[in-house]
Amino acid sequence: MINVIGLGYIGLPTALMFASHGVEVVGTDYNKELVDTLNHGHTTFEEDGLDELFAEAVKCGIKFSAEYAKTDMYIVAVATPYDKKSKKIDAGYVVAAVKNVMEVCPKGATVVIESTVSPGTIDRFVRPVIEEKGFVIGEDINIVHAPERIIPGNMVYELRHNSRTIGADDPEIGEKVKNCYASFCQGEIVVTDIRTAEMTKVVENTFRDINIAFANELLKICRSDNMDVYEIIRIANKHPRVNILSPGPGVGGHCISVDPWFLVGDYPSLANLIKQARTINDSMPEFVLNRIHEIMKEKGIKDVKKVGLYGLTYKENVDDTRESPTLQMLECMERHLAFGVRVYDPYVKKDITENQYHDFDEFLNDVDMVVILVGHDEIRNNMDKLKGKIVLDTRNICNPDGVYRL
Ligand code: SAJ
Repeated sequence: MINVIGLGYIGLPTALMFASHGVEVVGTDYNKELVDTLNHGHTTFEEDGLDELFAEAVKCGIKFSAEYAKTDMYIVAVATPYDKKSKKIDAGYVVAAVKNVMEVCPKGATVVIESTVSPGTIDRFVRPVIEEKGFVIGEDINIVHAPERIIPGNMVYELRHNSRTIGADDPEIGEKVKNCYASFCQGEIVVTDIRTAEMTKVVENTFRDINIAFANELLKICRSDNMDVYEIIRIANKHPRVNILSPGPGVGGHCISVDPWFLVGDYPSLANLIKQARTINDSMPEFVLNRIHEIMKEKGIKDVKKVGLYGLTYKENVDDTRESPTLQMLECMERHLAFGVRVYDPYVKKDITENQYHDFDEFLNDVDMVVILVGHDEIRNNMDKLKGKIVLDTRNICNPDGVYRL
């Protein structure tokens, strides 16, 4: 039996995947409301294929509880935020989960940490919790790090098909855990040590952050001298060894915009390029704001209430708003005391900001200018509705004629 701790964006699909492949699973979360929702037969976020996977897992007998189970394998998939000031990881949730596991687990149990952690976190924070309890690591308790790689929007497919990394002190334990994951994962599963697995995960997201920052810096250079960055990237990418990513309004989500800070926090004098990339990507929401002001001036729009922001999530076709560029922009606007902008996102049903609309047509009726911040399918399939509006397209999804771009 596996006890999956933390039923969020990673823990829930992982628990469902194990369960629907014949493994006995108890999913645990301290949030009782979330556990109740799952026990009443509802998933807690939108994701392609998640409801089907949920139904299958329920049929196979998955259980959800606020209590930890007594079993021989735990998978910890709780959040790992970072301290905004020190840029260091806040391992509090991981530590609390492992402490709770230590209260119930029998000797011989394996504790797998799936949460993304900065290199060295398991040595610094997790091992002491186990040792404090009087357990000898490697004899009484085994510890493994198995970071995930799935991308919101394509999680279910990627859980099955991505390659994975398993970091373990003891290669034999690594192989054992690898075999568990192989119950559903068809990708290659590489076994290595814990420190390497920790670092690899953070490096992957940092690689992407740096490459997005390069695209964003190019955009700024091109904007300053009236060159078409999208055309330049399109042509450059025809080179067999060039693959420039897409510039945009910034980097959101709980991974790429967070993990590089772990390296900056731990190696402040060495992580220079990484820090610069983070700074560039974090500057993009303000860059969009300046662009909005330029266009408002050019078009004679005086009232910010006539401006509508399309999209609140951090990327297209997901309902996740964590660290989203739009929210970063709204914060920035508040600092500039520019209140009143209208906002709409088809995926965000709850009111999370002021002047938020829940109907696309109503939103369009009330604004003269639409700033496309997220390229949801809804807007891609309804471009004709933007006729007559002033459009700033930050995602390069519109036909460029007659629209403004970043
Ligand atoms: N973005 C751009 N330009 C691009 C690509 C992305 O501006 O060319 C922006 C997106 O709009 C979004 C942000 O970057 O705001 C991140 O989106 P994403 O789709 O690139 O990645 P995430 O955060 O959804 O998922 C990432 C993935 N990591 C990598 O691609 C290296 C995923 O595989 C990881 O599992 C996930 O982080 C994680 O949990 O760490």
